[in-house]
Amino acid sequence: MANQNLISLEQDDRIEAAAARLSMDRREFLQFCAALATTLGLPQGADAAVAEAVAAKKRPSVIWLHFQECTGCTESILRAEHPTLEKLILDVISLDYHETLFAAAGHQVEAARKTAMAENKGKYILVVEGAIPTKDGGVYCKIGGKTAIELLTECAADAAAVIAIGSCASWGGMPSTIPSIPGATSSPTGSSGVSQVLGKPVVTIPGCPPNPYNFLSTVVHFLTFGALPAVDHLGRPKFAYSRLIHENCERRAHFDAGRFAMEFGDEGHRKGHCLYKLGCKGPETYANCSVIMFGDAGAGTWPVACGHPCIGCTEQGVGFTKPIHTVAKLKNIEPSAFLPRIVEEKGVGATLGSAAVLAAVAGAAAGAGAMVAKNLGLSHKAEQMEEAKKSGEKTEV
Ligand code: FSX
Ligand code: SF4
Ligand code: F3S
Repeated sequence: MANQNLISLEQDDRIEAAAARLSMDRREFLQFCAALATTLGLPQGADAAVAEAVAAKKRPSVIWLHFQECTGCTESILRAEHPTLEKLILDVISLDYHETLFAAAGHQVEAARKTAMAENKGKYILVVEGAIPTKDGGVYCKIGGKTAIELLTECAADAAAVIAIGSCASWGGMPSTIPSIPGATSSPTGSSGVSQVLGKPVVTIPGCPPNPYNFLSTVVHFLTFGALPAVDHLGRPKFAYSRLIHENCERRAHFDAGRFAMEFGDEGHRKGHCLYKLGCKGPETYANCSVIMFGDAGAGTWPVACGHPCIGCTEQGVGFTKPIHTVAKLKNIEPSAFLPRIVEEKGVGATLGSAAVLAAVAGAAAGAGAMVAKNLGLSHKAEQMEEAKKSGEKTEV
């Protein structure tokens, strides 16, 4: 059924202006907002609220801190294949402090941070990228004469919300790896996540690097409702981290049929068989990479599609902890409702599971926002199908 709220918004000049800012036409802009709303699991009609919030241009001030990391989180947002994604992100936030992107340096930058914090006291979003070294008083990471611990504590005090972006900030990630030397019980610098240092839960968007769609969707939720999305026990937004990679992996049919790549470059690997025996951690990793793909370059842009096992980069205790080629623990062996099986079930499989049909439907948008809308749309379709599967209902695509 057509969404009357969204249709009436089509006449709104603010929509025209927002679409122009993002090099989209009205229809693309509204499709994009609808896709964002469904990705976030919002009820029908919420797409109009999302569109109004994005168009209103009430951009929240964002203070972005960098600690122990490779800057891959920032890179993943800025180095999108299409110009649209980073444009969208930079349009919905006011990035008032970011050490990597600032042209200025030294005292000037410190002053900018303090000004942004004072002017937006209690309202700004603090985004933290990188782990925080806690050993020896935190001396292993200092910025402007302050340790990462001091800077984080100071900036978090007056923030409306704190988002830990990337696995490093979420729990310590790669820098927190314990070296395999006798007697080692922690990483050399005692790298920790944001919530461990602050002693309170924060929203985490793990991944090394994290998927920029998940950051964008989280910010848009904040923009629309003035609150961050629902999270799981690790602070991860449920809309993005409630399913295992393995549940919706394009190679899942091969897993179910027992067809595996046994070594890189063998026949199974060349034919796109399951990477489980090469150490794929999809069966114990919660993330939406297999559904929304990575970045905005479209099909085939996530580790497994490229032929490499998932290393579990979003999952504490898996990524950077379990050896890459150790086989994963199977947490859920339910077959996917989203992708085709080797033997299709009558009346369900071919239509329900056809990734090609799915992609064609979800990719109905055209132009600048198409890839973003398509990927977000795919995410929603997967959710719908999982729900339909659970309730035993047949779903038409
Ligand atoms: Fe790098 Fe970010 Fe990995 Fe860490 O992403 S991509 S090491 S999660 O903090 O910069
Ligand atoms: Fe996909 Fe990995 Fe699961 Fe195989 S083990 S189906 S490659 S997620
Ligand atoms: Fe990371 Fe695995 Fe996704 S390695 S990017 S969680 S496929």
